[in-house]
Amino acid sequence: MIRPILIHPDPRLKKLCDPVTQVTEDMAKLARDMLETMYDAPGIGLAAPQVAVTRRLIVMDCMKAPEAPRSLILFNPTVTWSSSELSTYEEGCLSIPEQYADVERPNAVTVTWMDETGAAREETFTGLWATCVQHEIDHLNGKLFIDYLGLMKRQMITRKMEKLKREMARGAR
Ligand code: K2U
Ligand code: ZN
Repeated sequence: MIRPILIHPDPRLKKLCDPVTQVTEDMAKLARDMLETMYDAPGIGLAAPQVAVTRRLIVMDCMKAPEAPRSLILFNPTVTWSSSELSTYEEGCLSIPEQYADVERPNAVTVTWMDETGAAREETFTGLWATCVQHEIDHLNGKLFIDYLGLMKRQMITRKMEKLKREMARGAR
């Protein structure tokens, strides 16, 4: 089921999310709904707090090749190593629509997680996928890409989102 994506500012997007101790049927259904919601957006990643569930779950589609999509479900993802080399990517966010800004992050990270079968996994992500997995793990810690920007730019984007939410509330968009 496609779930509504929360728009910044929203207190649920700023919360420290709780670990997932067991992959219950509810958690597996949430992960499937998040993948469906991500593809529909479209996006290449999505974190549970963005669909108002403050648990440590993210989904990504590495899209190694369009004809072979590879959707990943990561419970309790944790960065165990990050490269000293950094790369800058113009990031966006499904919770901050139509706003983009350059964010610098390590260009490779090793991540451990529990997958949908409950198995422990580890992978080193590079390039756009390293950017994406770091962006999603930030969401689990209540951090948004605009938190890396200066105060003025962050405030300007937040004001734009408040205006957008007022218009949406009036059904104007
Ligand atoms: O967390 C989200 O809002 C999902 C983002 C993930 C993302 C942000 C910045 C850089 C990489 C991933 C959305 O997927 S943004 C849409 C998108 C689509 C293709 C490439 C990059 C971003
Ligand atoms: Zn985001």
